[in-house]
Amino acid sequence: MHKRHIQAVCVAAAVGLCGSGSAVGAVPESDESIKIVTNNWTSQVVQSHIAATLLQDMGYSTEMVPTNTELQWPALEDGEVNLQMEVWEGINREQFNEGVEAGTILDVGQHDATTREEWWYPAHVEEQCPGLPDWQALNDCAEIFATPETYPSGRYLGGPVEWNKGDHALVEALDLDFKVINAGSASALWAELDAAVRAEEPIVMFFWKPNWAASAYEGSFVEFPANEEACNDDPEWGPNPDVTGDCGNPYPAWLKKAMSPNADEQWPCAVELVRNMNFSDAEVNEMSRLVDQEDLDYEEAAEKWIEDNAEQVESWQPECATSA
Ligand code: TMO
Repeated sequence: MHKRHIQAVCVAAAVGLCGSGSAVGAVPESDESIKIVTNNWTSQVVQSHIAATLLQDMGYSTEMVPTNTELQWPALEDGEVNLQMEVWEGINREQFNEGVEAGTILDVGQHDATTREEWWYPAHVEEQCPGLPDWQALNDCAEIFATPETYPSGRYLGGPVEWNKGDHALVEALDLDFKVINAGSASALWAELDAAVRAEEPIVMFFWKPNWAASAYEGSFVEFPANEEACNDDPEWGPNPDVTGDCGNPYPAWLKKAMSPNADEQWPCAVELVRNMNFSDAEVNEMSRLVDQEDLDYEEAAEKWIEDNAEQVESWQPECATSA
């Protein structure tokens, strides 16, 4: 148990008097543990461990629950899980907005970080496929991206299938001469990127920011038609008059936090802390770098991040967490 940040855990709990003079419930308001969703990319897991540590410091118990960007929604609604620290607009815009509207999730705020998830290539590919970053250049040089399993079409190296990026639909909608091959994990993506960069081989792959790799490798996102509302609503819009979705991922896109709908009744003070938690682009980069480049494990990275950012962490502490 960590008790570094909150020295004065409410000692008045026994008489029901906590907070600055006013009678508020003791923290933790419930012994039930707060179940924190983990997904399979680094910054999300480190953020989850940072949240876990700060919540434990307040007296809550927490549990990590690995799940994915689809299954987490019904699980949040049912209260089987309670907190998701990193909801990416590029994956979950609809589920998030619909959940807030329907009251099946609690919107606990947006990070300062702005995000992008898209097809991407390292800098050396620019010369190999002139016309990039415009998406229309892709078909002119599809064959240089081919692998034995995709030849003569190009290979687009996607992220894990469960990230649900809709790449097959995009290939169809824009009539791209590419086959989508999904990497099994984020680290498989990084390994392929590193090998391609060393050998100066053509590669076009999934990439996202903020992320340590954006500082480690120079490169550019492919520029697809912009993700305007009409692209998703109106088939007429965009290069393909027959379908919606003939555009890239949303950009610049948001990063938000979600909790289970009754979290503010079960653990109101925890909800306040989570509302206050807010990471910038640079901070998300750094927490992923600590694991993927410095080889810390997730818990160590969370610890280090908290130590290195003590003032900011202090500023997140809600009044309900400290005794008078
Ligand atoms: C946030 N993600 C790694 C799925 O792009």
